[in-house]
Amino acid sequence: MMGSTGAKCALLAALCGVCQALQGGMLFPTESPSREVKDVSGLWSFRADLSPERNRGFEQQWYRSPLAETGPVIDMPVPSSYNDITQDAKIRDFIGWVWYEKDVWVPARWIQDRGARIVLRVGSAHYYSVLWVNGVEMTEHEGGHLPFEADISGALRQTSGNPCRITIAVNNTLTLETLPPGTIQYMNDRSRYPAGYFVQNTNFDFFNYAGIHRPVLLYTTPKAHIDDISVETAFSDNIGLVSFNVSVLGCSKAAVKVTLSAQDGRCVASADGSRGVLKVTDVSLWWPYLMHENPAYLYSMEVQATAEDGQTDVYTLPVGIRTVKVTSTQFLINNKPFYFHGVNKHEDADIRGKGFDWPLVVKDFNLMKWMGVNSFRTSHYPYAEEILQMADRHGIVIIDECPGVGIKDIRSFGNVSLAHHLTVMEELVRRDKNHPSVVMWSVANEPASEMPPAGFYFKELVSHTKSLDSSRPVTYITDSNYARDQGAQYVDVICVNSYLSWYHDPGHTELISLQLNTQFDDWYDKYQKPIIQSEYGADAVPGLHSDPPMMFTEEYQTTVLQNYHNVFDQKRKEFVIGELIWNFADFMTAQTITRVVGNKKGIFTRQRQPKAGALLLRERYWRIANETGVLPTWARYPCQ
Ligand code: BDP
Repeated sequence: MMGSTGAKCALLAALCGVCQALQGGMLFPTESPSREVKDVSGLWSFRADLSPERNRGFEQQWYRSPLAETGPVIDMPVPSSYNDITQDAKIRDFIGWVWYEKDVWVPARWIQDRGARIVLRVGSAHYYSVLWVNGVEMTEHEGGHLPFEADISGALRQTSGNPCRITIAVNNTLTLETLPPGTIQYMNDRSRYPAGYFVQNTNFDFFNYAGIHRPVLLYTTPKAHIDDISVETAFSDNIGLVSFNVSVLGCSKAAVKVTLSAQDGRCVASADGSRGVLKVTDVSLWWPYLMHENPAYLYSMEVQATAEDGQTDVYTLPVGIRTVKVTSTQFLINNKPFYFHGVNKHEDADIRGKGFDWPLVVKDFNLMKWMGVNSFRTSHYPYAEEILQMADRHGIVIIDECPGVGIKDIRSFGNVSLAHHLTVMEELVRRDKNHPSVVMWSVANEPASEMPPAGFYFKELVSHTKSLDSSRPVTYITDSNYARDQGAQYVDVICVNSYLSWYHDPGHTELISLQLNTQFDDWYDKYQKPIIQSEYGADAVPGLHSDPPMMFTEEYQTTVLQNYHNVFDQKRKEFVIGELIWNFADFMTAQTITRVVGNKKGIFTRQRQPKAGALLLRERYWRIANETGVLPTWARYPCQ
């Protein structure tokens, strides 16, 4: 887990002669005796740059003066996607730069305290962002799902006394080298399209929601501050081991003290120094919630760093002690077999698009626990950190996926794409490495992995991810033919998506059993690695019924599920280690002839009401939980 960027540097040096290894940490902003946090989300001013080249904002330097002075602005909630907020289809379908602005007051004591750093952090903005404070550029960031931040102390102190004007320009254009990739197509037939007409093409099946999707925070740290913490955990008998590595920036030397406390506040271990191993006797392990009476146990690790001038920075990190291991037939958590009975999700819901929303997050966790879901995949991009924190606290296991979805064009396997993909994995591991709920990294979903360049691409991607974190297995999700897939040889767990009786042999559920058995046997015989059915399912328009079942009815969806389950129940005695339904809830997609206001493969509607499939899975997941695990005392359904 203690990252090495050596492999990527070597690759990048070979590719383009430059090493752009990621610098610094990205700790989640929390309050402490030495740190304050101020949330500046809320209503922002907003304007889409509708000029033909989408470039007027830069030409006219809209960041230099209040946005309302250079043209009309509208209210835009942050966090949210901007797409579904207005009544204007031009905004919903907009491609290009949009401009956000907000005036905030920074507490005077922050400005006056010259020993304080003031940092502005954006949880995520899709896709490319440029950030200014009082007209001065602070930073740029590529990528739609991971945080970025800038130390804005200097810019603020130069203009102290004034409000702080934050301007963020966000561009959702996807190219062959972005993640996910896309292409812009200009339509040149003047008899059918007006001059300058273009569309964004993508190869993924979800709406390209855009905007500032996660909270925008201001926070302080002392000048000498804890920049990053990495922990890795293990145990032997009843002794837990927590190895830690703390990096401190802003001073030449700092005295670091690390203290680990149990949930009752008792100190169970402590150490001095920026690296070391804490030993915890009578350890309480972090368990998934359906494996133990006392699941999701989190210790609290307090790190103190004191600089030469006596200033101390304090940061507290929750730590779950657990191990993860993969054999040729099993996935082991704390040396016990774990069977993934879970869901694939999206961060998508109603008018907020992909905007972070606590009621939605809590509702989804309640639904997952109601159903006996023990795991989910962050399909097809990293989710908000708050969601991972919830999973840590509730004992739900995560396959953490990067935005490597829709890599179908051979040009997206080139060196520029690969270098960016490696950087995204660095950003993802840097952000999520300390979450006990995260048990595996997924580097891509359904790439064209049978194409010749995919072999080199996935070899580099998997080995780089392992060099960043040797404690977790790595996978990618494939729908390629087992005999032609070029990358599966490098992964630890084979994750296969298939839509039998849907995209293949539509209407023929009687073929599922034969075809699914063949699918599993082919993959296992070739690789002898455990397999997760990482997607399967069928669209069901809620309330549509037919018997005998027909496609798009609730009955058809449940029939597909049942046929898959019969095979899972045989194969989970051998090497199948999990099943993740596609999808937890209906979600929005681009408009196409195969989607009826979005994808309807949810077992819940987009409003989170159950279809028949949810009840079927609830019965099944609790039955499996009763067979394989130890239920927590609150879990009474359905057999106790
Ligand atoms: C799979 C994709 C997923 C789609 C799903 C579908 O991984 O993103 O939404 O198919 O078509 O191929 O419903």
